[in-house]
Amino acid sequence: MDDLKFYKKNGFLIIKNVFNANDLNIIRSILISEFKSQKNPKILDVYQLKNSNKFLSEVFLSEKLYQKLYNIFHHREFGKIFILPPFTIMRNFFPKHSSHTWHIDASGEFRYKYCKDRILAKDYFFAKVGIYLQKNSEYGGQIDIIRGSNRTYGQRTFKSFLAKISLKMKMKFVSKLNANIKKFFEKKFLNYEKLNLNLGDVVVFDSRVYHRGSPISLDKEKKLSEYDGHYIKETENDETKFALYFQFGNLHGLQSYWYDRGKRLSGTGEREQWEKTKNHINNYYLSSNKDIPNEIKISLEYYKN
Ligand SMILES: O=C(O)CCC(=O)C(=O)O
Ligand SMILES: [Fe+2]
Repeated sequence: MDDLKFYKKNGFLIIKNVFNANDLNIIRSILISEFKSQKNPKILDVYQLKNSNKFLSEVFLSEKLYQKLYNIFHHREFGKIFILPPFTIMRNFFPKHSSHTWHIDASGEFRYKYCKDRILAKDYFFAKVGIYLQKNSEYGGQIDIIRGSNRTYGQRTFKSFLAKISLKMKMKFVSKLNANIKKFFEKKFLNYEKLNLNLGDVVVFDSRVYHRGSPISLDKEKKLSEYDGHYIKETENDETKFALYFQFGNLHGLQSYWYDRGKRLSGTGEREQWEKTKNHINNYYLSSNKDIPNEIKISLEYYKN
């Protein structure tokens, strides 16, 4: 099956060997000290890093990644594709197994007809690109995903209607289970997969696919006791989790996203974040004397309805 077909069928795609594992280990040490010098926040945007140009050139806007994404997703049916903010680094988000953190990223958009018309269209494309700086272990470190649930949320057929009701019921059921028995039933009912990317692989996942940050095991949760929600401020270096994300999609995906975000209170903050990213990326290309790839240039202009 070709990559695009696989993505459409399953709601995600793992692109192998995009980055060199040694380079990512270096990036990881840089991040550990960057975050430390900023008092270990939960999340930083790429423009908030001292070494931000390094992160743009070697990670988020790396030519190799861009070429791979472009080769797979630049397809007639999607039209133009955009590489989109926010370009973020999440640190130590360790969902507890006792909490229910399953979600689809586009869930807020289903409230609006404008968005539904786009989300349910054949050519809808909106995804997150995830780069993880550790393997998926007992500490989590990557994501769990329900293969194919993107189709349940992306079609108007009677079959998908039934599948949606069934999945919602299962979600409700597992959300009420006690943490100790949850592990077994959850796997059986939801039939999810814990992704296990190698260092250097990249995942692209559909905004309509059910997923969650892979939870930390009960044992390790007890060990790391200083919790603030799902966040742990202090960890040993080798237990520290970094997940890097940006968004990626076509015009219909982008329109649906902003129709919802524009109406939220957080919308203004996010507009500013996109504006800052835009300036930052423009400056990066100016200083490196490279031409801005078209997909990146047009991407950053768009944050209106
Ligand atoms: O990396 C994680 O822990 C999950 C993050 C996630 O689901 C999201 O940012 O939408
Ligand atoms: Fe998510």
